[in-house]
Amino acid sequence: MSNSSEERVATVVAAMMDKVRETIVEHKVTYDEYAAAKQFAIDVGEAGEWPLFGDVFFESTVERIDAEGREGSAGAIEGPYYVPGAVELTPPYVMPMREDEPGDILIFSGTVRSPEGTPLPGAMIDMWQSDSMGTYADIPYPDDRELPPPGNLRARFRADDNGQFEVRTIIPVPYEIPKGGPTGALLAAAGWHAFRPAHLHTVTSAPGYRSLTSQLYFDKDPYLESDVANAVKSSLILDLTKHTDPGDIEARGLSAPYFTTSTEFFLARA
Ligand code: MBD
Ligand code: FE
Repeated sequence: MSNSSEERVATVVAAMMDKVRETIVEHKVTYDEYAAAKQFAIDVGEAGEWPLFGDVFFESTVERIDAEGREGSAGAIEGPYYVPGAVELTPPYVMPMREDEPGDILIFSGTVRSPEGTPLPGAMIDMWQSDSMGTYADIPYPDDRELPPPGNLRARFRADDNGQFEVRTIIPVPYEIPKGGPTGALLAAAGWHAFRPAHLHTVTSAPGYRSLTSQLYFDKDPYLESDVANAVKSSLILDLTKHTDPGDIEARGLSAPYFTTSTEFFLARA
């Protein structure tokens, strides 16, 4: 370990430890509380929830610091549920989903651009989301809910020659952190709700540009102002337009009303 990295560890870790000690003193933390905190840490590890815990309480702060001064669109935290290697779609893009996937149909479109607005043909969008029960595929849950099939609502797809993409999916619902695990138990013990507003996760990339990790939220969601992970930014909130015209529905090859929304991703230069 080089000297400067040793200094960095000492500086940051000492600052953190000092804050913890200050908290113990200021709030007269008892032996029982100290024992509960140790057991909590053990439980989080045994439940495999350290990524969840970290991303809920700290990632949004890391993300804001990381993005300071960066050109292009605002991004958002990756969160604990990204799985690399999702299938790559061929047009017309439809997210992998069950034949009878519950939820309102969403047609999500957008354009990927340079910081100056030049479209970036062939840019890759890697997208993942929960289903309409608030469950992500390929994630172990501390309760006995019904799990989606592997790869459900996870995919990669490319922007076309104009830097544009359009993908059909379903509208996710607000995500509640499961109460059956230690992270959920902590939130409940503090009397805090455990919800994130409904969101789509994206990582958008193109050669010569920095990958943009982001989330898209939806207007009127009840949890936009109180996201347990504190990761909402106003520029990431999208309007949904409902389409009920039978001709529109048929032209899309659909059999139910659908919603549309769109966004633009401006990538920073690498
Ligand atoms: C999620 O779906 C999420 O995006 C974050 C950040 C934390 C918990 C669940
Ligand atoms: Fe999420």
